[in-house]
Amino acid sequence: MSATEDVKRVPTFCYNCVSGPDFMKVKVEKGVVTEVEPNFDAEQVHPGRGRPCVKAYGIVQKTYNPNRVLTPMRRTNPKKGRHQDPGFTPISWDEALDTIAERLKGIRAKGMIDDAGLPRLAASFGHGGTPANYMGSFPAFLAAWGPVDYSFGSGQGVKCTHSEHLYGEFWHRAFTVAADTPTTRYIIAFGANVEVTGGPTAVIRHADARIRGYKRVQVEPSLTITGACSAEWVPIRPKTDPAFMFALIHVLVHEHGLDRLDIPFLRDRTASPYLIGPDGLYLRDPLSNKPLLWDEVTGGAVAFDALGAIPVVAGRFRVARAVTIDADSARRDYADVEAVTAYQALTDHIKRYTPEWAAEVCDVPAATIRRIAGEYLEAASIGATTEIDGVTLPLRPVAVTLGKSVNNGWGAYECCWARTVLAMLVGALENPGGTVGTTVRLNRPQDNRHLSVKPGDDGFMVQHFNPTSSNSWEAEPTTRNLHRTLVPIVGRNGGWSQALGPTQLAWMFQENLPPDWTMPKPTHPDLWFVYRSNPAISFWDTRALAESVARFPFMVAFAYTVDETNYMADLLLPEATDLESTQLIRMGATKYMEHFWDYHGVALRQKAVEPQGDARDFTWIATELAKRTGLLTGYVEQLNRGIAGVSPLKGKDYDFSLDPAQAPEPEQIWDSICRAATTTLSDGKHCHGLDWFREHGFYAIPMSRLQWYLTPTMEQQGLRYELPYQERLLRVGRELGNRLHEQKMHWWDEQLAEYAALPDWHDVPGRWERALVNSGARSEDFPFWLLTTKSMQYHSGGNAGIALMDEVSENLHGHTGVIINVDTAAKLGIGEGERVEVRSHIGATYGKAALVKGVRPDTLVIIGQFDHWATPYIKDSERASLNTIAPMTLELSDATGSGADIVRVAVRRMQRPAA
Ligand SMILES: Nc1nc2c(c(=O)[nH]1)N[C@H]1C(S)=C(S)[C@@H](COP(=O)(O)OP(=O)(O)OC[C@H]3O[C@@H](n4cnc5c(=O)[nH]c(N)nc54)[C@H](O)[C@@H]3O)O[C@H]1N2
Ligand SMILES: Nc1nc2c(c(=O)[nH]1)N[C@H]1C(S)=C(S)[C@@H](COP(=O)(O)OP(=O)(O)OC[C@H]3O[C@@H](n4cnc5c(=O)[nH]c(N)nc54)[C@H](O)[C@@H]3O)O[C@H]1N2
Ligand code: SF4
Ligand SMILES: [Mo]
Repeated sequence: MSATEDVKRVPTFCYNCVSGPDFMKVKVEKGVVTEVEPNFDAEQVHPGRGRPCVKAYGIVQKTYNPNRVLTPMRRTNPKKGRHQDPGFTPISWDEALDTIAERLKGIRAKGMIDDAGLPRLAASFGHGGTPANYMGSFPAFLAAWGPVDYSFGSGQGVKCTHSEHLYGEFWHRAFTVAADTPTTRYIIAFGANVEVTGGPTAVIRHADARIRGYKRVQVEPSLTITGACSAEWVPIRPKTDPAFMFALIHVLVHEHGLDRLDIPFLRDRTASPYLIGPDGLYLRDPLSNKPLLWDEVTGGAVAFDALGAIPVVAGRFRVARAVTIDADSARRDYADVEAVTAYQALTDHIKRYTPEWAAEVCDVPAATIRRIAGEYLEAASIGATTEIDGVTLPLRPVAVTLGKSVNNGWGAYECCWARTVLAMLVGALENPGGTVGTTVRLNRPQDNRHLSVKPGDDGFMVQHFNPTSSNSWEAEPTTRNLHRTLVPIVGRNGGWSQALGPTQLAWMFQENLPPDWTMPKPTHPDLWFVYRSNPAISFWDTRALAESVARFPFMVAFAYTVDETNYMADLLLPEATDLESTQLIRMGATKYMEHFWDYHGVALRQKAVEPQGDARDFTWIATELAKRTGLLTGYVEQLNRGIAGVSPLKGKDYDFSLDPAQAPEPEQIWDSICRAATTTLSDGKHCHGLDWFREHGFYAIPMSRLQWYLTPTMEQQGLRYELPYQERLLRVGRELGNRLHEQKMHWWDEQLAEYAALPDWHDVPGRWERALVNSGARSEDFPFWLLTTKSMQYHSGGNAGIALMDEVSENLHGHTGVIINVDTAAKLGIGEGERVEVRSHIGATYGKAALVKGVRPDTLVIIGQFDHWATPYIKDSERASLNTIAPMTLELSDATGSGADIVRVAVRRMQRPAA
């Protein structure tokens, strides 16, 4: 064999964080992967121009990490806990799979649902759904299985863009929300750290935007890399963002006024003209129950869809006859009643939130807030248009973006609402240059959010809330995080809705129940699968969480190395990782973060090298589990339905379906999936099998940018965005309260207060201060805020054990330590690099001080999620973590069930380095 034949470059993708997939080629020399390179074949197709980020370069070390789990392992120590060596002993795949199959068959024999009404099987997958890009055909196994409880979350979900997911999808089918960076001119970013978290796509797009002359204002307590790349940094006081945004709205509606705003958009695409009665509900036509608006033509109130009506956006009117419909369908009749439009209600409500008021709350000068509002309005260029593929659309190049510590937990409803209202006021919602949603997860179909838009109640798009009516509310929870019982807006769409329930409650309620709990006591799952998730590091109060995991009766972890969660496992299964296994996924169209493309198609992750040790392809593992559990037929049927692929394997003019009577080989499965995908994507013009993809890597089809914007779809269907007034949420919240109170439960009452039609400012940061006082500590003992932020080098804790990432991050000041303002450090006698203790009322964490000017004096920051004690390599370097010392409590959970990464702390020097 010649030297050149010994070397090949294999196209594949990285999807280790949610900012993927990104393309790469790996260089394989004599069967060993030696380098990662961009895949320039994808330069045109991929918005990141074929490049992966720094994290992808760590995959070589990941593959050959000497600390990998390379054979199935069985626990030999029956005791579980942080201080109990699990005594993992190698076993054969046969023994491992048979052990699991026996357990699973036992579960089927007992019944899939236990006496508490909860699934006996639970599963947890971490980091924003990215494990799905690595778990091959396992989804087909789970679908064939039946009920699975996805309640036990990690740091993903409740502390990850949570409120944005729920409200974003409700208002504009926006599971994730982005600025239309390729055409925007002005962005106000509240803690959206996109230059770090958006992958190569965001880095390239924002660099291009800077060249084009756009302006980004970064509002954030610390100066992140994104802040440093912005035109302006506004160091806001933590958790006061709603006040800032309310003041922006105030300036727009009161100081500039309606005439300067996008009146046609407000009038025709939003509920701004809907009339509200004295009880705070929409006034409705007594016969049709349709919301009323004031018609300029006839000078009277008419149903919202009356033909020929010209709605009035602002004002007060008297309506001769109307009804309102409250929670539990309670009707009230009104005659000669005073009505205000929703827009009017908004302006009345926001009157008190002046920039001068917000300045005090946010610690930002009023003039700065006022100027930013003015710049935003100016840049919105109301009235301007642009042409996309022959269609003329409004051009509104301004956006407000929110990061994962702003769109999460208490205050996040206010922020998400205010952000969407700011877009609405200038017509920048789902129009070119403005604020766009990029994907749906709680609605279907997940690959096209436009198709999820259908007419629903009151002239809005259809919503699939969990029912709160007395006859259909779920009084006995069917999941351990109670997502259907407690969170109407999270919806009922399978695994995603479940996984986005209040997953901290699932953990907390395993240990303690609220005193007035009247529902069945939650049970442990009989078997828990975990893959690419490490809640014992990524969640809150992580030491206690690890002990909670230790009480689970049986845990099966797909394991790359030992970690803090799988330390409690009964079985470890080593799957073939990134470069060792095969999977075809959807790419492009519009997806998370800034992944809205000019193409859509499919991409192959392929086996570039043989798996290390006895690691096995996930698809092989899934097929074996199906076979040994007696579920083979159902599993293959799910594959044929397209559950693990891209499209059904059999359609009108094609048939690549697999024989349900036989266990298919992984290659056979992926070959069929490749063929079905290309046949359907090309309308039968192409049919490429696995071999073709191995050479080419991806299959792309151009897509119109019109797909990026939802407003034209809303217009075609004559629908309005459910803004600014949240009448539905108000009703739903009251109804939920009725149900809980009928059951004599009041432990969720604080959360119910969040169901407001127009959110008020309340002391959001004060909640964290109160939480510590309520637990018996003294507020003055914990004078600082501790925050976290992400790093380009790490995808959560997923690659913490890779030495190269550690080495690279050492080059960034503050990356591996505790970031402290220089003046604060001087007052406390803390020097650069000195070991510090950061203590909260629940514990302490330790690291090296990194002194900077770019952080508020009252705020500390610890990057990422570390403080490992089991994961090889990283456990030997002392790295602090917020998660060790942030509490997990009911009082810090908001109505959507989310919380935030923030805690009150004290900091002190531990020692001086030897002279
Ligand atoms: N302090 C702090 N905490 C945070 C965050 C933060 O910014 N700061 N971010 C939060 C957010 S937004 C999220 S989404 C969550 C994410 O937190 P999690 O959902 O827990 O996800 P990861 O940290 O990515 O999970 C990493 C685990 O996957 C394992 N793993 C990595 N590669 C492989 C592989 O190929 N095979 C197998 N079997 N296992 C593998 C790693 O060893 C590790 O144990 O964290 C949250 N927690
Ligand atoms: N490189 C990399 N990219 C990733 C990930 C990763 O782990 N690594 N994870 C992916 C995932 S799962 C997610 S959810 C996204 C998250 O993406 P981002 O939301 O961009 O994540 P963070 O870097 O945590 O940014 C949150 C910022 O909020 C700031 N902040 C904290 N509290 C406040 C506050 O009260 N007000 C304001 N204004 N700011 C505050 C923090 O300083 C922090 O910089 O990133 C995704 N992309
Ligand atoms: S941003 Fe980096 S880690 Fe995330 S998918 Fe892309 S290449 Fe992989
Ligand atoms: Mo996340």
